[in-house]
Amino acid sequence: MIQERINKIAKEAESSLSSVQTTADLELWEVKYLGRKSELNEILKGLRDMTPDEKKIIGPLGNTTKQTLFRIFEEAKNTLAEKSIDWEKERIDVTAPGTLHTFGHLHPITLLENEVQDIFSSMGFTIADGPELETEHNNFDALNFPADHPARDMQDTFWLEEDKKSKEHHLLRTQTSTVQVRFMEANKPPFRVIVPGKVFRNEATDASHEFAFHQFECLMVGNEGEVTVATFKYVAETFFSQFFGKHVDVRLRPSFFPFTEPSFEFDISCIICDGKGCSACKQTGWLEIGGAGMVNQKVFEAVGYKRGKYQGFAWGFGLTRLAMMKYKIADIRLLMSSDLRFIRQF
Ligand code: FA5
Repeated sequence: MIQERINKIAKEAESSLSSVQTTADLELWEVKYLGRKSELNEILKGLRDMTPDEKKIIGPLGNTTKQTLFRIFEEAKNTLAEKSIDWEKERIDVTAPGTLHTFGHLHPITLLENEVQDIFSSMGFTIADGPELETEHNNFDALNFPADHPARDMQDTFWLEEDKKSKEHHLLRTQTSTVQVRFMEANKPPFRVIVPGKVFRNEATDASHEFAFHQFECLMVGNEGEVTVATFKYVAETFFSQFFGKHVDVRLRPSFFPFTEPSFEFDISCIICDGKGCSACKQTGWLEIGGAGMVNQKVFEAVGYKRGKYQGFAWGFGLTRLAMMKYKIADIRLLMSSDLRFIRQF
């Protein structure tokens, strides 16, 4: 009896499936023949009350029927899915021209930073890093800028609003020289290190001034007498000659920085006219590059070194200005403008 019922269910299910046309109909069919409350399921649930002989026959028959119904259900589902595809829409025109993908690339400042790092690495320099948000101590005090001294006005500063309880004042670093302090507090000479990084100054912008720009710091310290102004001149000439791919002379002019003594501005021979005089160097034959000097012993003391034990030079220059020279960019503001028409040229 039960056998017959099962066979009848199978037949009926098969014939009604052949008239199913839509997904909604198929769902109804699934509930009716494969659902939890389907007749076939009810029969299978009743197996436990059957005699062992009945179970032997009804069990396998019920299960194979269920599998068959499931298989034809899946087939019908696939057929319906295929039918619903709009083949005309899906058609791929293999002769159509492709879409041109644009690839990202490094920003000119990053390219230059990498280039500068490679040259210094080949001269045995390591690379150090520090935060852009700094303490007043690392940016000014430890670098021998006396409190309320006009030297602090040399670099207009973005100060952070502070909680009244805060003992330390914070600012956006105005120079990569801050990392001199951080590095020396953690390391003992001899060492040679470079620090690329972004700095910020509260300045009005023009074609050669930005309020956020990139600097490059270089610090080389050894025992007393080991690292001299001559060492600086040699390192600077070697670096700039490699960077510009031709021999470059360096000249020093007296200057003032609180953290170096003596201090100088340094120029390189004009890379356009090779020192003969042109509009780029205002007919002087020289291009201003940055500041430098022998590290002031007061800075060594501030980072915990014994006065007079060590000697070294520090120098810093505007990487952004160097980018302008290298790529002949007339306005510094283009570099950070995010104008893709400009950036895509590199
Ligand atoms: C300094 O920042 C010193 N920390 C450099 C230094 C380091 C001296 C170590 C001695 C020893 P100065 O303020 O001159 O110095 O800035 C250095 C360079 O940053 C300048 O030569 C210039 O190339 C660049 N620079 C300064 N202000 C701007 C600006 N607003 N926009 C773009 N570049 C700037």
